[in-house]
Amino acid sequence: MRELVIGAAQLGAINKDDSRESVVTRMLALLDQAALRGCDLVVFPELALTTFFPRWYMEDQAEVDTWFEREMPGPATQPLFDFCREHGIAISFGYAELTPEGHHFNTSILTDKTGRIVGKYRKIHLPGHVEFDTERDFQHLEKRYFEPGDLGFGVWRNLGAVMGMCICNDRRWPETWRMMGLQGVELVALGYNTPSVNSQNRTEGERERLFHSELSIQAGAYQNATWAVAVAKAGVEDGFPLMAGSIIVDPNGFVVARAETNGDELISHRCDLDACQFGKRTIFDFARHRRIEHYGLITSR
Ligand code: CDT
Repeated sequence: MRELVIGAAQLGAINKDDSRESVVTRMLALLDQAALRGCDLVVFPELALTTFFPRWYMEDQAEVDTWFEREMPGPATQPLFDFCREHGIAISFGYAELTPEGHHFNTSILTDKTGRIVGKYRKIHLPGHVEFDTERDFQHLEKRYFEPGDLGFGVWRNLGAVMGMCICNDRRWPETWRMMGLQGVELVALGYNTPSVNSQNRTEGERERLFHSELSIQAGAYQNATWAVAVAKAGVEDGFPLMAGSIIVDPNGFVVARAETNGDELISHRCDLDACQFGKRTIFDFARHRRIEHYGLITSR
């Protein structure tokens, strides 16, 4: 057995005026709990350091850029990396990345147990819109503030496992999971900020949204015989509710741990990476069973 104790560190609401330092303090409190539970890896949500700023329409690029990190680690985030090294815990979290060349990405990183960044993913499926939309109850301007990721769907050997990352809306696309599945992924870390209601359809509430989220994650895990750790930024941010429901899913698609609150909360599970082998060798042995001669449309349109 190759076992890792995986923590999913859900974060509650982060309001517009909350500083990076105050959020990092909350993250460190969750990491303290994770250390007591013997976690090997702790996964935090998408855009973990700030409020979900794409709900706010901004025209001034200088103001937009205040939500982005120019370096990782930077002064505010260095304590997270110090904690990794001191306690031998790997972490993954999302943030808005502004590169030295001026590119803007919705990014997540993965470290090893010394706090060294071993993997970086830039969100590929950006939901929402570019311009202010008067038809919506609230805005979702990811297409305005971010470029589609340019790193593809990578996987990294870390802590003796093959690990991959995706971010929020990516979880709804089977191609995301299959791209990592084809590289032998055994654990997918993903964070999300999902509004509790649909800004374009008032009949779709939290129940339906949770269902669609879990449906996507459980299917992705099962169909690629991988563990999945899905972590919410939850709670009501400046009056805008985000759904909670962080889960850890096994390679058969079953939920093995689930958050119960919509605040800061750590859930964890002892995950046997070898449990991925049965599915990968049998029903989802891609080399034996896939029929790629019939899949051309997937990449041609
Ligand atoms: N952050 C993120 O990707 N949220 C989306 C909301 C979709 S509605 C525009 C999600 O898929 O959960």
